[in-house]
Amino acid sequence: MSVVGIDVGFQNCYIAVARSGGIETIANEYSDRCTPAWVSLASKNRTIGNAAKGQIITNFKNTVHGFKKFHGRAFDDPYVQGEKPKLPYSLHKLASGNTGIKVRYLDEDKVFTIEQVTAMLLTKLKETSESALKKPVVDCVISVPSFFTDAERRSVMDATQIAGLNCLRLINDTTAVALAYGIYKQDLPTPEEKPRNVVFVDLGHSSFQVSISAFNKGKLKVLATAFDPYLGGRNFDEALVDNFCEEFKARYKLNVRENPRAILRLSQECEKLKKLMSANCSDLPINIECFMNDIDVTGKMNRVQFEELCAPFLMRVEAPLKAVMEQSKLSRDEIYAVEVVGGATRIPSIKERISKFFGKDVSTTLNADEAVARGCALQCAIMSPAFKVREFSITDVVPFPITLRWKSPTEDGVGECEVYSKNHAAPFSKVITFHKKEPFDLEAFYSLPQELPYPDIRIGRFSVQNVVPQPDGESSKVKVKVRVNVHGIFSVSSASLIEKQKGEGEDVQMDMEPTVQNEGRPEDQVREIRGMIVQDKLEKERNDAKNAVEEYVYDLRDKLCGIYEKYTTEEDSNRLTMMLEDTENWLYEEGEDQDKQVYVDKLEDLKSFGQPIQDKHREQEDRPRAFEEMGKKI
Ligand code: ATP
Ligand code: K
Ligand code: MG
Repeated sequence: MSVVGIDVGFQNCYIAVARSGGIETIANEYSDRCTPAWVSLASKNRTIGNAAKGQIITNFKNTVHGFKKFHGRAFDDPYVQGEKPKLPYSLHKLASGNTGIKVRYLDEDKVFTIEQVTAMLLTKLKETSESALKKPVVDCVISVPSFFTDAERRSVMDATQIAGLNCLRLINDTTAVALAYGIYKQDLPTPEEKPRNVVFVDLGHSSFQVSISAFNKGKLKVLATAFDPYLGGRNFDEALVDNFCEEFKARYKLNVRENPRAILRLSQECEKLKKLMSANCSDLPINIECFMNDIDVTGKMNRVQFEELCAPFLMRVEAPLKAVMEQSKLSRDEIYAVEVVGGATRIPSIKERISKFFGKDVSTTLNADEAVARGCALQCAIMSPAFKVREFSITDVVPFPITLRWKSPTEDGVGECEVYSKNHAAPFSKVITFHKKEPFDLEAFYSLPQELPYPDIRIGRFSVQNVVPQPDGESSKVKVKVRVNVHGIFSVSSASLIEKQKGEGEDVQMDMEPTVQNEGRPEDQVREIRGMIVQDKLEKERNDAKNAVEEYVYDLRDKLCGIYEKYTTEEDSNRLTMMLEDTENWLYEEGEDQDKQVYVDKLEDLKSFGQPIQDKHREQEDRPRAFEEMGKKI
């Protein structure tokens, strides 16, 4: 059983694993602990993570990034429509109405669901953890923003399933951070004492999340969460991009907006500039060579100008802080510490605003980039029987109130009630009793549309069947169990009919399976992703076979004028050298793009000439050694 925690960020993904030494974040094949949330599709294969990000300029139409918030979203959703013109790749409306991604892959136009794209990223992260742990990875815990709705969470769960992962828990980002903070603290108040209240702030690339947790020894309880789902580091990059687009238009007469490649390069440079400004107050340059129409561009900015430019975003920092305090009903002096994580909290004026609001310095005791992944791995370790870790219980919250509405075909019993209020404890099950004579439908939805990050309030529809009146014609008592599970996903988990017995007899409970009306399972998508993994593997083998030919050519050529010289005639050597040169040329021409077998045959062919020479050389090499051995014996 594997113990793996994955922080799937809008921009950056981190993996933490449990090993004998404890929890550690691991690096990928680029020795980078951060794997960019990028997937690039091409005519022969896919690349994911760092390699995909490296292709952004050359293959921008098929290099997908910034897709995390398309999970569970309708294509017509205003957020999706707002993103569309900013993306270098195309979005597509799926038959379901959801958002898909349109790219060219294996020389064909292809549409992928967002679950498939995230699954591609997850398979990469899975591989990275497998190579670190040197064993298969299936079980894991994955983080999602605390404001993710039911539809978004279900979509992420589908992605994990497509990727062949068994997600034990979808944990909220700030809850994972709270766990990473609390689990090793030796001095937490006992369960009888007043809890220690800590605020956690995570400002990532795409969103801003705040929560307050109350800690006692061995447990944490989330009191409240608040968020601005659309405030993150990317807003600051975009403000810089806008600024320099204007400036370059005026100074160089360049219409940068019309050139997606130029926009991408400018975005990368602006992000670098933004980071530099976190450490420096002075004027800092931005220089891009051959930016557009062979023109080199330069610009500059300092922190004061940056803060002015980003004032509208900086102003938005306070609202979620205020909201979380109001919901928790705590006063500022009841807050023990304010812990900040997420890359964008490194912007000095963000920290200043947070610290000003709470009237105390912010703490940065946690690793800003890795805390979420570490918390996920800790949660996975707690849930895994294979790993010993201190018990620590987590009570999270429901981010948006949930209402249940019921309706039966003929009875006029239409009604509704709020089953989970905002900040209700989760996971949590409830039993609701109905009095019914016939089957009925239940519809769950979010009751406060204005609180949701998007306009779709639906959660799910469920049918409770096989309901019949009591023998005396009266309504039956039906108990329906609803649940917000460990992933923060709502369901109607069971229903039972209570049959009244005459006289003293106990009531009999008949269990019924409620049917869920609106769920499609992702089997086809699983198959497709498996196919892509196979394709990538084949492409890798093909490339390896080609490289093997190339290496053999170089190696043999070197040795022919070196150590093999005395084992071949000049004539043979010349002929073979010619052959090697032909092969080298072939590799750049027709041989550039052949099937694997062609390279395998080519290598065999070359070896049939090279091997005899190599054998002779080996024989000679071994002879003196054999003498030495004999010498020793004597
Ligand atoms: P999200 O949490 O929204 O899904 P994420 O987890 O991918 O996104 P993080 O990795 O926490 O995001 O943060 C990335 C953001 O932090 C980027 O916008 C990045 O430019 C910004 N960032 C990183 N370092 C600095 C710095 N030194 N100064 C300013 N911003 C920074
Ligand atoms: K991250
Ligand atoms: Mg994050």
